[in-house]
Amino acid sequence: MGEYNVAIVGATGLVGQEFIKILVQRSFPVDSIRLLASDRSAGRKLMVNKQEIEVRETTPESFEGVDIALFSAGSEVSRHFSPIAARSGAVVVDNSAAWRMEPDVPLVVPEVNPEDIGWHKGIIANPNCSTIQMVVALYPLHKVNPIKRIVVSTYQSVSGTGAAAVEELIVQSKQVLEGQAIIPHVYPHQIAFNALPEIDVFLDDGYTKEEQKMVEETKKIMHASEIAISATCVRVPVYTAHSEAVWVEFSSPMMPDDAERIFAGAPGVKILDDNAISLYPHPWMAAGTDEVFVGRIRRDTSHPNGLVMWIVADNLRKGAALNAVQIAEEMVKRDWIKPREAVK
Ligand code: NAP
Ligand code: 12T
Repeated sequence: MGEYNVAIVGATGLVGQEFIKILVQRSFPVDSIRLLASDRSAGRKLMVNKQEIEVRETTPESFEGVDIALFSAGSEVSRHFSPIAARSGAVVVDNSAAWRMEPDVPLVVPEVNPEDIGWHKGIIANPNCSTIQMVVALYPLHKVNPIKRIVVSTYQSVSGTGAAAVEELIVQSKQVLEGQAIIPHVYPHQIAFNALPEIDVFLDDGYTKEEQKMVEETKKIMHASEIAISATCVRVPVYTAHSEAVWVEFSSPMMPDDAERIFAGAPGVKILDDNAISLYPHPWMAAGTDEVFVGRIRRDTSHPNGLVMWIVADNLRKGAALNAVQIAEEMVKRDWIKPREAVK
């Protein structure tokens, strides 16, 4: 195992900042780190492991000598720069929606389909935050008792949209409490003290793109195109961590006790479920953690093979940066990536 030249595209963003923290926290074998963003941030200095590193503008030359490029600067930047990075010899792990459904791009959650990393052609896609936490919890159950249908409602935090949305929630919350008028900028309506059933754009079939991503990405990651899935994605005034109420229909009955036994041995999953002491996961406790938390596990009274549960995870960590770093770790562990000559 060597040490790698790592580039972070979108280093000044919410996900980019988590990338930096997680690489340090998990002692990823970094030789050099290159912080990239737009020209607006060029020259800014960011701390990496107590060292100041200057942010540079992302250009086609940014990827020379880079082994691993972690992208989180939106789909447009990914569409333009990830092929350039891949041609320069870097393996790209991309957080945007740009490449996820391309047939020759693996879409990977290491707890579910790490072997798909093996057939990448330079770009590996990181799934949508809401999809990641759902498949980490459901895949171990699916392996034991194949899932036939999933109905999911999400309660998604504003940090999923980026730094500007977090700021909008703070400003609007103050304005509401002070009785001032509110003019929405990031979302179509006020988000403070509200709930909006619109995440990403609306599609012709009445669903949103976020809802479509949950359906299609889940099938691709779990290699289970036969599962019927329907989602409603809702934005709630929470800073960090997404929650999901999930109704699952299995091929045969799955008792809550059986599910708990499976979860107890499932990688990345932690059960928090004791109604007597109001123990269940919630966004405030999940923010800043790495696990996918599951609680409120109970039978679905509407179906003999049904189970209902509540799934919560930090959308910036397991939903974005952590999952991407785990993909990079998996490549290192399996010896699927070799460091090139150190280039500073
Ligand atoms: P953010 O806080 O708004 O940060 C956006 C980042 O992108 C900033 O670093 C920004 O740099 C950079 N950027 C913008 N335009 C650029 C350009 N032309 N060239 C290079 N860099 C550019 O957003 P975020 O929450 O970190 O999310 C960023 C992206 O990650 C999202 O758009 C999404 O695609 C993806 N994401 C994925 C998930 C997931 O579900 N896996 C979750 C959250 C986010 P400046 O500071 O210079 O503007
Ligand atoms: N619109 O990576 O607004 O596809 O919370 C992630 C988060 C898209 C994505 C959000 C989004 C993605 C959001």
